[in-house]
Amino acid sequence: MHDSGSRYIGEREPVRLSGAELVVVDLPLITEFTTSFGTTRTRQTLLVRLHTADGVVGYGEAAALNDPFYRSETTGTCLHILRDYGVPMVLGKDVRSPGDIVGLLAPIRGHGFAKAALECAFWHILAQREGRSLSALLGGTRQVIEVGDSIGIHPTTESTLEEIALRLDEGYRRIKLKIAPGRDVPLVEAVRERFGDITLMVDANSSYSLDDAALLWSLDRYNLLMIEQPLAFDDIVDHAQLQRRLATPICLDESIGSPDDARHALDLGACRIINVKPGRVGGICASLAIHDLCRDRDVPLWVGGMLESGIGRAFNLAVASLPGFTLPADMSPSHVFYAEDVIDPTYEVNPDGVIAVPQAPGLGFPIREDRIARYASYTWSAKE
Ligand code: OSB
Ligand code: MG
Repeated sequence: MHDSGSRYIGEREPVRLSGAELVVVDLPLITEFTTSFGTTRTRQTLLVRLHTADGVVGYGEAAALNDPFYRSETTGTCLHILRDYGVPMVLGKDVRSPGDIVGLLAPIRGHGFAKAALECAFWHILAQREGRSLSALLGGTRQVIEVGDSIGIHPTTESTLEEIALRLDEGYRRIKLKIAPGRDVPLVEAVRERFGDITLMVDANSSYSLDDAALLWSLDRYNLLMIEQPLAFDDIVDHAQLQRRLATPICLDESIGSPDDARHALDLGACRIINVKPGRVGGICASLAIHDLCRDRDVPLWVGGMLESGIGRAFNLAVASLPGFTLPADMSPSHVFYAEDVIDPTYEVNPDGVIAVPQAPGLGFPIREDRIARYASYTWSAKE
């Protein structure tokens, strides 16, 4: 994992990390977002500012959700881990590469979203020091990335169909339907009936078990691009059993918390596609390692989303520009979710369903400090 970071950017002059701030922001959503595990109305997320001794500030985001219903991390656990462990472990250190940050944080077991925030802030520092875009630093090759939309669970089929019609109109290249027991086969049937042969997939967010195998197998008749995370959030064994008799590829999201998880899942046949979220897999170096593994094995990848603020999305966009990310990303622009994002202007989905990858040095988007201050519900800072 350390090698991926240094292979892409090489060894540099050491950078002294002299200070950090943690800011919890509570961003109201324009419309609530419902999955099988619950409804989000205000997206609480954690922003990190990392300072170098020579005055550069890097931003990162710990994009765990408010509650421990997706995976075990929450905004609160990220705050605890970063404040009490992560920040003290990197402050005062001379760091040469993102891999060094990974190494310094390695004694912390798990807590990938928390660690990723610090690593991302360091990538952002490097991008500024070197006058390069995040995409260029990571070895990105795409100027634009394809996007799909993730449609939350709606109260009615009719309103689900309305949102799909809107997104198809806006150019999105594939539709992902959130499903849950009781809101699955008839919904998929209704979408196929109304929209025909669109590129369609479903995401169950771990709401089924092997007892539901017959129902999941019955989805084969709808020609879905993939079924995302049907079974338990920490499982790969049952998924392998399900995949054996399922023609539709399984894509794992929740179950993949590291490059080793990805290798194990592929070795077992638990999935044929992987959704990479930089925070969930432990950071950008880990995302690069999964990218390399999956390219070697011809396994399609795409970048998922955590309803991040624009800061987290900027890193997702750079990761999605790598050559192995061959399927559309979950990357709705912030105005779909947020009245006011912490970057402005944000990116747009073009009518042909793509987003331009920023080529300018640094994050690629202006950060709105006034909005961060306005939505901040907790701030903490430390110096070496
Ligand atoms: O399972 O992909 C998921 C949002 C929060 C947590 C988990 C998921 C999602 C989404 C939204 O599907 C995707 C996005 O951020 O655009
Ligand atoms: Mg998912």
